Amino acid sequence: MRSWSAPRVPRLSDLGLAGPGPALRLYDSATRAVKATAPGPTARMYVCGITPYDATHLGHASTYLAFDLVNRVWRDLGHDVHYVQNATDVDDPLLERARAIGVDWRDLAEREIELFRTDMEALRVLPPDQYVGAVEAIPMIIEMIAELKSAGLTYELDGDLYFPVTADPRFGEVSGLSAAEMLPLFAERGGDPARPGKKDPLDALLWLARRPGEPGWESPFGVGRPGWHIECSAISIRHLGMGFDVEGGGSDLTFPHHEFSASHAQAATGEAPHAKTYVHAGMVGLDGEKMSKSRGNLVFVSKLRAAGTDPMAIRLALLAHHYRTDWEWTAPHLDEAAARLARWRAAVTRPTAPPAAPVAAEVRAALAADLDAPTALAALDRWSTTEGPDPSSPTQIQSLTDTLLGITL
Ligand code: 5CA
Ligand code: ZN
Repeated sequence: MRSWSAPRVPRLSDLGLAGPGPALRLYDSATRAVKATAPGPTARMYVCGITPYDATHLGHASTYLAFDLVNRVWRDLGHDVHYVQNATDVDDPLLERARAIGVDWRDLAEREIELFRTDMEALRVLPPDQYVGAVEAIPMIIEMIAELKSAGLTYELDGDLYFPVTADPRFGEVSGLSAAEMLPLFAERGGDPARPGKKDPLDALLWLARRPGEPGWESPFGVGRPGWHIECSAISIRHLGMGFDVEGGGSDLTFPHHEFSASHAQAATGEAPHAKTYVHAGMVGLDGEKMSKSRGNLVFVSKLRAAGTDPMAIRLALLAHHYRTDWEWTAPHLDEAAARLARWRAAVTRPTAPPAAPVAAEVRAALAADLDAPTALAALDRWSTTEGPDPSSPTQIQSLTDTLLGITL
């Protein structure tokens, strides 16, 4: 699929603010510790994309901004970044929503993906190099399921194909959860633990035989469609290979989605790990609940934009929270961000200001420490409210906020 257009990113070394900053450290869900990412010349990142039926709410935006910071920090450190993202353009919730509103599921997906692209562009999120829909990936998904099947790592149940958790000895390492902890999450997040005939309640669906009124594709396992986890497993390893640097998503993807994506990939290739670091963003809530399509408590980026909100204020409002914390969206967050944006914009029009280099060092250090954007914003706040003698500093700071935070002043 078409990705979205890339914003211009100034090179700080051309502006007298050469790095490099410290190596990027991120909290890894699998080891439950902050650890240094150590990419090669090309850093490889896979971030789970939207299921396109209610894009783009502020929870989505917040998660994609976190990984946009990863992308920006790696680039600032001199890496190329190979970034892949999917869009789950066929799955139960999309089909259900399309049925409920009487729209063809393909039209719904296309419309929502286009809206998402527009929102990402407005928020200056760097686009993935490959933006891959589940539907277009079906041939590679079928290939991977066939590999698992021929290795004896699948079983059939009434025409559907399952992946037994016993197929990967490392199953459980991404989330670190016990089976008792996994079960309710599995039921809540698209799994089918109660289905009779499964060898283990946690076994995951790889291929679902076509149901009446639903789409299906020809495959060696019959006409049907892929399960959710094999989608991201196949897309990530076909485009990035095993052992890529970061797999990302919101914390609700830790289990079962990233656990099973890893197990499918590890079982199919005999290699491990799927990703070196599993990174998860906190959930944005509204009125005491996680913002989600099913709860219907959504604040949309496009609606805020249509009401005249500067996308840079939305971006600043989201970056004011550490990416790993769960937090609640309220309208004053946006007012505070708009006020901060106005202060910064006024500050870069000053003829002179305090030198930019120490601010660049602070911002780089903060972001490298598990993406501590709030501390980075505080450093810029101090700069914007302090007098100084340096005439080149205002334009340097303008580039700094653009390059590292994606905020244009
Ligand atoms: N298509 C799958 C991933 S393969 C999916 O989870 N789609 S989604 O549209 O439901 O979510 C897209 C991304 O936004 C996921 O990383 C999810 O964890 C994240 N997300 C969803 N709701 C929130 C929220 N309230 N706060 C923060 N992130 C969220
Ligand atoms: Zn995914």
